[in-house]
Amino acid sequence: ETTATTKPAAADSAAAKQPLSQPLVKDIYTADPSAHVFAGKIYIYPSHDIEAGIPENDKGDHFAMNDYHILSMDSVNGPVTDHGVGLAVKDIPWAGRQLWAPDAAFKNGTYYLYFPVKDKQDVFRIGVATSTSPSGPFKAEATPIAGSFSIDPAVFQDTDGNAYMYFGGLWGGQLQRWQTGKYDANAAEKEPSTAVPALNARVAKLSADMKHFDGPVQEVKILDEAGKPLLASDTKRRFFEGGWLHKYQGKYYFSYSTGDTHLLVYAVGDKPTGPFTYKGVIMEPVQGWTTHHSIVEVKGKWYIFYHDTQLSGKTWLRNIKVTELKRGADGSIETIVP
Ligand code: FUB
Repeated sequence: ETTATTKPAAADSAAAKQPLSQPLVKDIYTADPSAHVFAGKIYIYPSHDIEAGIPENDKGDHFAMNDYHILSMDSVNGPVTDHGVGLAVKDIPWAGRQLWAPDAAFKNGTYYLYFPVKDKQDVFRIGVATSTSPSGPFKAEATPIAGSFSIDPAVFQDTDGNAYMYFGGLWGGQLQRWQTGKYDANAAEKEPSTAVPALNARVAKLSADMKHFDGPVQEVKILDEAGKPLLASDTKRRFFEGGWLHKYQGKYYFSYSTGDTHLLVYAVGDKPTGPFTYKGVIMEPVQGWTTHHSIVEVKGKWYIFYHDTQLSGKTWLRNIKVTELKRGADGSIETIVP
C-alpha cells in the first residue's frame, strides 16, 4: 500500500485559472471512479489506465487495461491510500482483454466487485468477484453473469433491500450490437444517428446472492419533457455510457455520459427501473474525450467523482478527481464547469 496526499482546490485569487479539482493520485493513471462509503471510509473502484502502445480508435482498443487498484480515503480531502492490485485479467478464468469501468457493492459481510471485460471471443461481458475486504483482493466467479453484456456496470442498492445493475455503453462498449437481444458481430461500430429512438442503457434486478440477474434485462427509458423517448440524433441528451443511479429525497436520479458530446447529464424517475425524465447537465466537458462519474453522499454532503486528462494530456491516460455536487431546493443539480 502507498499513501499520497490530496491537494485541496486552490482557495486564492488564482483559483479561477486553476482546474476545479486536482488529481487524487499521481503515481498511476486512474479513470471511471465508482465511489462508495463502506464501514465509514470512502472506497474508490477506478479503472487503471496504462500505456499499451495501441493506436487510438473509436472501438477504444487503446484502453487496454489489465488490472484494478482499489483506493480509499478517510475524508474527501484526506490522503489517498492505494491498496494495490485488487483483481487482474490473468485471474479471471473467462477473460480475454480490456478491464474497463468497475463498480462495487456490500451485502451481508461480503464485498462484490462488478467488472466488464472482453471474453475470449472479444465480446464484452460483466463479471463479479468477491472479497471479505472492501480493498480486496477479489476472487472472480468462473463465468460472467448470465445474460450480461456490454460495459460500465453500476450497482444501486435501494432502501428496501433490492439491488439493481445498470449497464451499457455505445461504440467500443458494443451496446449497438445487441439490438436484437443477441450479439451481432456484423452490426455497425456506431449507433444509428437519425431521428429514431436512442439506444438505451440496460437495468436488471440482482438476485439475493448479488451474483446473478433476477428477472429480465430491461431498457432504461429516458424521456423528454413531453414524455417522448429521446432520439438517437439528440446527441447532447441521449445515453452513451457510464450510467449511475442515486436516490435523493425519494426520487431516483439516473446520470450518464453523452460520449461524443462529452457531457454528464441526468434524468429523474419515481422507480429504480424508470422511466426517467431528462433534466439537465451535471458537468460540462472536461479535458479529454471521456469523463465517467459516480455520485455519493459522504457525511451529509454529496460529491461527484470523475476523471479528466490533466496529468497526461492523453485520452487513454486519465486521472480521477472529486468535487462537491450542489443542488437547488427542488433537488435539481447545479451544472459544474470543470
Ligand atoms: O475506461 C474505459 C471506458 O472509457 C469506460 O468503460 C467508459 O465509461 C469510458 O470512461
